[in-house]
Amino acid sequence: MKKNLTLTQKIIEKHLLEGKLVAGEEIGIRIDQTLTQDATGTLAYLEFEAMGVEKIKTKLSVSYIDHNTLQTGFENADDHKFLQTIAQKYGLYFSPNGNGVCHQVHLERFGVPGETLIGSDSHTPTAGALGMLAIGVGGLDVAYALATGRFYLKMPKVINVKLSGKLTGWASAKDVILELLRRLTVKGGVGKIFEYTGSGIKTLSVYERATITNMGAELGLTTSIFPSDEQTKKFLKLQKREKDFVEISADKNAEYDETIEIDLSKIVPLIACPHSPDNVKQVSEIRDVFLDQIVIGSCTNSSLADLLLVAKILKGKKVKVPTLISPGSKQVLANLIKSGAMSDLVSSGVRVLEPACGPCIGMGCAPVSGGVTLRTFNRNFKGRSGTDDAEIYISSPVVAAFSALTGKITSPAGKVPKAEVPKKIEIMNDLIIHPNKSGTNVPLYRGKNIKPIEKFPELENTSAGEVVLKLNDNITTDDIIPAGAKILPLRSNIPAISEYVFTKIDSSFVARAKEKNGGIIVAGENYGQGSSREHAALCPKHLGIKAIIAKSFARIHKSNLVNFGVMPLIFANPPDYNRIDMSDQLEIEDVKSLSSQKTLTVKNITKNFSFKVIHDLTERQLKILLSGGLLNCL
Ligand code: MIC
Ligand code: SF4
Repeated sequence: MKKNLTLTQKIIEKHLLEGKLVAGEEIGIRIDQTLTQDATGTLAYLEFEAMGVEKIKTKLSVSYIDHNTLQTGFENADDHKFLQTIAQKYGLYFSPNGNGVCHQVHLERFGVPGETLIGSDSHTPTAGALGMLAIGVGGLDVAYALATGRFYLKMPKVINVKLSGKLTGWASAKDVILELLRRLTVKGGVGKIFEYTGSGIKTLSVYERATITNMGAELGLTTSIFPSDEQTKKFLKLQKREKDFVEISADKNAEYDETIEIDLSKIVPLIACPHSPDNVKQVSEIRDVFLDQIVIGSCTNSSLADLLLVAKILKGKKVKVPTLISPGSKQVLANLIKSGAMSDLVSSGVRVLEPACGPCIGMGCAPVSGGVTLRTFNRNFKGRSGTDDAEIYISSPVVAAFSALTGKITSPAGKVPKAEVPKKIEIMNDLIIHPNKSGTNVPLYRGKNIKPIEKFPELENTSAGEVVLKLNDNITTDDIIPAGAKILPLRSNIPAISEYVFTKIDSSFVARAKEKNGGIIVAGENYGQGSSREHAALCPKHLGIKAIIAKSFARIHKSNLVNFGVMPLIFANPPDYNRIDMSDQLEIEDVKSLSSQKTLTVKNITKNFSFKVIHDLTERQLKILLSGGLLNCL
């Protein structure tokens, strides 16, 4: 047995089904747990059904309702009932509306150190705080794992993020991850796993670790992981799940691909300014930014520890700006009530929302036109709040609480109060519906918002089309399929939601794509960053988009494009991007040769020149792509 393994390698070795642990090579691993949420779940389970498998192959799978909780019409109420019957039929746990945000509840009730988890939500790595290998993926990958127990990925580089010292004053875990975003940007983590080590980790609770692993998604990381140690044991004991504790960490002489050092004692309160999580500044540099709204919550910062501290800061004082709080789970809410902290919050003037994603995904509480909102969330992409011209700042709950008391972005000051999580808390399990191990023969409820999944043909050998959109760097999946209370209810209805593709960027896109019978999209770096929503691949496919030619792609989105038979092609020579314009007629030749060749030629018929594109897909992915998608391939 080798004695120099990283924690990531240890977990992967234990779950390895195919391939070698060499960075960049494809591996197949056994998946212990899966999670879905309702905005991606309906599609994922329709895909699972299409695979025709009777029983799920994972140890534990959970279907959460947390995104489309407002049920503004029958659509999502119907989706939720569908999801509940699916869980009953196939033997999944079901966490209903109001029980909390999937990542928070998973941490509290289900995560197990050393196990593997994939989830159809990009913030699934939150469970890395417990020493799980937890990866965000598209719904089709979850469906495949449910059907086979397997998941494929390219072995990422493992980076040692060595923490020393300890956080002081008002600095918090959020500032650690904001510091990493400041240094590395939103594409700095693509193809990498961050493994946290060093003497500083023992000073961080699981709650703090979870904020860091959660927002690793904004770096584009495959995932982030902390070892399972005394802090993990303490957390699991508090959750009355001590039996799930396993100690697991990297070997002493573990070899990493790179090391990043962070001295926690040097971290200061930071803030991400509009409109990207890597646009980070020190809070003390921000002057006179008056706020229209503050929201404290989301899967990044809505834990009991976070909200107890906010309550301590607000106790006996009054907020000067509308301030909303959304606890991460019903359990957090129950314990805020039990400890008296909820009464302090309510007396200070905050509005209390249900435990759910809520405003984080634009499900209500949109700010005023041109307004400025400070949120403790993880993403501040333009328009994500539901108001296109609002400005979103992102900070820790502490900065949000101090700012609530002044009405403008404010540096925390004064003595840090003690706000410890009690030794005993109320455990909330009763809302979760447990599965009947052998499944139940319940009829599936299919509401009329749920449309059957579409079948696509194999790819043709020549793919011709017009450039129907030319985009810049860092296009998010929110740009492709916007968030918000108007569009989210349509997630189970692909023809209907496809009417909104790119509407925030170019309102004529859908009509043009339809008129041109699809076409090709040209983009810059890191295309498809952000969420795992497979709609961002499936809806363009529905409109006939054949290929995206970009300088580079975000990980989850690239897999989603492959899973739905859209070619993710990369400029061999990035400056060729500048030679292509909207409406150019392109022809991609010899598509079938993709299986044996890395390079394809694209003819620009309009401008009469050719350029080369490459791909970085594995043989397995190419087979899927050329078949027209994963469902065809199976
Ligand atoms: C998000 O935070 O963007 C979401 C909404 O949770 C998405 C999932 C989705 O679009 O349904 C994610 O992070 O994957
Ligand atoms: Fe929900 Fe926001 Fe977390 Fe996405 S980032 S899972 S919308 S709370």
